[in-house]
Formats: sequence, C-alpha cells, structure tokens
Amino acid sequence: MLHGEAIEPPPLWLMRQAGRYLPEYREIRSKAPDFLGFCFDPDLATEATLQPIRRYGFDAAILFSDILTVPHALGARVWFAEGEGPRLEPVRDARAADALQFDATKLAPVYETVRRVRAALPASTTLLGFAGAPWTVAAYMVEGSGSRDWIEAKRWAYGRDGFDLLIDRLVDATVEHLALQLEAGADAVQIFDSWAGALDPAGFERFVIEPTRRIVGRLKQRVPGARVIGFPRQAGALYPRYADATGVDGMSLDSGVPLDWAVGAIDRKVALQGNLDPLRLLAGGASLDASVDAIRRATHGRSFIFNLGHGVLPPTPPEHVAQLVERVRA
Ligand code: 1CP
Repeated sequence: MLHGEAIEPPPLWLMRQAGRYLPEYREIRSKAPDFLGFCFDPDLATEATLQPIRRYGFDAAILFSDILTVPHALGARVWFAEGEGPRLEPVRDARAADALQFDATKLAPVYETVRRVRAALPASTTLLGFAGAPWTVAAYMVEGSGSRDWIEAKRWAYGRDGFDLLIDRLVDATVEHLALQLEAGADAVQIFDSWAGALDPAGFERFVIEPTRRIVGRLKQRVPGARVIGFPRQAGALYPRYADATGVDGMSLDSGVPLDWAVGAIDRKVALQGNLDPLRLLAGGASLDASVDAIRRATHGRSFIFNLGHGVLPPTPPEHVAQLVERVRA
C-alpha cells in the first residue's frame, strides 16, 4: 500500500487501534504490573497487537509498544505513573546527552514480539513497526513528562548548545530500532512526530525535517526496500515541505488539515493517510458516516490509507469502530 497506487476501498488501520477502548485490552493490561513491563512481555504485547485485527480485520496491525522504549534503551529512566502518563529522568544538558548509549538488547522483547506477530498474522495483513521522531522523543526526555507548551525542550533547542547532540543520538538509536523491527518482520514503519506542530518553521526545518531525512536515508540504505510513513502532527502548511524533503513513502495527516488542499499540494508519489477526527469516531452516528464519505470522496484516485488524524480515544465505543470499518469498505 506504499507503492503509490490508489486502492479502492482504501486500506484501513487506526492509530491506537489496540488500547483502552477495547475490553479485551483492559483485561490483559490488568495482568501486567506496569505499562513498560506490559510492552516488554512478548506474550502480552503480541496478544494486544492481534486483538484489534481479530475483532475488526484491519488491513494493518501496528506493533504494540511505545515511543518511550527508546529513551529506556538509551539509559534514561522511564516509568508510567498509573493514570498520569509517562515520567522520565530529565536530560537537560550536553553532558547528560553525551552519556546516552543505545543498548538494543534492552529492546529484545520488542523484536521478539514483531517476529511472533508476523508469524501469527495472515500474509495479506501488513505489520507496521514504529518509533517516535527525534524531536518528539527529545521533548519528553527534556521535560521529564508530557507537556502542553514544551517550554524546557524549546528553551534548550532554541537557546543553548548541546540539543543537536541529543537529536543526533536519537537519530542513531531510531535508525537502529527501526532497522531491527524491519529485520524481525515488520513490513513498513511509521515515525510519530506528535509534537512537530509545537515548533516554528525554522525549528521545524532543523529538528523535524533534517533528522527525519537522515533517518529515512540511512534506513533505506541499511534495509533495501524499507517503506516509511511520517507523521509530523500539526505541521499545517509545512506538510508538503516534509513530503518533499524527508524521502518518506507515506505521510499521515492530522484532523486539522483540509483534505482537498492536501491532495493538491502534496506530491502524488507520497501516499496520504489519516485525517478523520477521533471525536467523529467517538460520537458515531450519521456524523461519522458523513465524515468517512467525505474523506473517501476527497481522496478518490489518490494513493490513500484510511486512518484517524490521531489515536483512538479510550472512551470510544467499540461498536463505532465496527461502523467505521463497514462504512469504509461499503
Ligand atoms: O496503560 C495504558 O494502557 C497506557 C496507554 C498507552 C498505550 C495504549 C500508552 C502510554 N502507550 C500506548 C501504546 C502506544 N503508544 C502505541 C501502540 C500501538 C497502537 O497505536 O495501537 C503507539 C504507536 C504509541 C505511540 C506513542 N506513545 C506516541 C505517539 C502517538 C501519539 O499518540 O501521539 C506518544 C506521544 C506516546 C507517549 C505516551 N505513551 C502513553 C501515553 C499516555 C503517552 C502520551 C502522553 C502525552 O499525552 O504526553
């Protein structure tokens, strides 16, 4: 689905298709003491990856893991405070960035999960691996948690030396992590830059475009035929630039992007993905059907992968996902 051809109906998967909106996920999640332990248990992570495929028959499975496994493998302490989201030991200067060393053996259970999922999936179902983009992962590492404004991360990125060293370490680790997933059996990978929209255009060029361009180039050299989807969330008018400059094969669009504009403005050799507002899915009913139809119309004849503009939200009724699948394939 990443070779530039238009497929009707479009292939379909959803960001966060595994997760708390599914009762069967909540059931197995309660068996693990903490969230990283859950990600690093190949039995549980394989099961969580397969659950939404069994229930809905999506065209792609996405590995169940998290973007913050990479800081963990770099030696930064990461934990998930129950109900509060991620916490990290902050990295705030060049010395701390220089001390980071990627140890892929810490992520061996993730690659084992990829192998098991690939073996369990039908050949026609694509398996997607993923990683966070350097800017987004750096933002969590500098803040020590999620944030609305990313003040500490941007203060360092814009104002002091050493931030590029952190980005460089993350570029190296991300190439390695994605290559190992592809070598274990992932068919393609997605790079999540969830906080790309927090940067100004100069910052976007230096900390989103440049590192992603290096990752895509190096990955395609190391793994011939590697396919990459980029997701610079809330990039707005900079989406076409990202498509031209990074070398990605596909690009995911958030829900704020007018699709008619994107279809005209983004190079046709880059497949598009996404855009349905996760709240349309949560709300369901006629508004969900109408939104699905509008996306199908706007992307007709274009290489397109049906998806949301961001992840499935935990209060989403599972029946609404069934409604979406039926409507997309109607
Ligand atoms: O207890 C739980 O169940 C924790 C909730 C949860 C889940 C289900 C977290 C914690 N991570 C995940 C899985 C996850 N994370 C996947 C699995 C595959 C799938 O999509 O089904 C993926 C791809 C991610 C990627 C991820 N983690 C991103 C990028 C995508 C996005 O949502 O923007 C980010 C930013 C994270 C960090 C993270 N991990 C977990 C949470 C709650 C967060 C976000 C914290 C914040 O808002 O800052």
